[in-house]
Amino acid sequence: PSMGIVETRVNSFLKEENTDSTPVGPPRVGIIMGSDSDLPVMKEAAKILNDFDVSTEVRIVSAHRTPELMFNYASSARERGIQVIIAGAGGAAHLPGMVAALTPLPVIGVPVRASTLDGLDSLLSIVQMPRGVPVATVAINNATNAALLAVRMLGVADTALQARMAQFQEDARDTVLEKTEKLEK
Ligand code: RP5
Repeated sequence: PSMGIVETRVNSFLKEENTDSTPVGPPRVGIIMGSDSDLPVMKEAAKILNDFDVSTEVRIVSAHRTPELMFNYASSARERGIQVIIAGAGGAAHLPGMVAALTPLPVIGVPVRASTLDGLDSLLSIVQMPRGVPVATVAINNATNAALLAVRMLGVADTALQARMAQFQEDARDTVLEKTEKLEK
């Protein structure tokens, strides 16, 4: 029941931020995080995936505070149709690695800057995985890149989505070129 309350908070938080229409269909990307204090960082991933019309589910799943939930979430994700998991955590950030141990799905870890160590602790906790259990780790607080990497992963088997990624890259290039042009004037 307490998870229900947290989920409601997560969903209303995302709704406030997201004015665009929500993608339809069952979730393809699971966005999970160790605490609702990670939400300000992790909501960026939800926004990007929303922009690409990729449906997501957002959950608070803590490796330390809700280990059974983490086990159930990770071990059932594949059969529920999830294709990529983005997991954010700070401090002793065990969530992405433990989830990667429990699922064959690709897991992208987001080190959240959450402690006096400025996120270096989170980064090292997530990136220093043992051989055999990979977690694709992005930069500290860079949930945007986690979402873009998830789009690229899905794009391997989804040519329409891959084309949208190529367009996104072209747009990014054009933006830089326009700025350069302005500087030259
Ligand atoms: C981690 O500890 C969470 O991922 C969060 O980044 C950090 C602090 O959590 P709270 O104490 O704010 O809940 O488990």
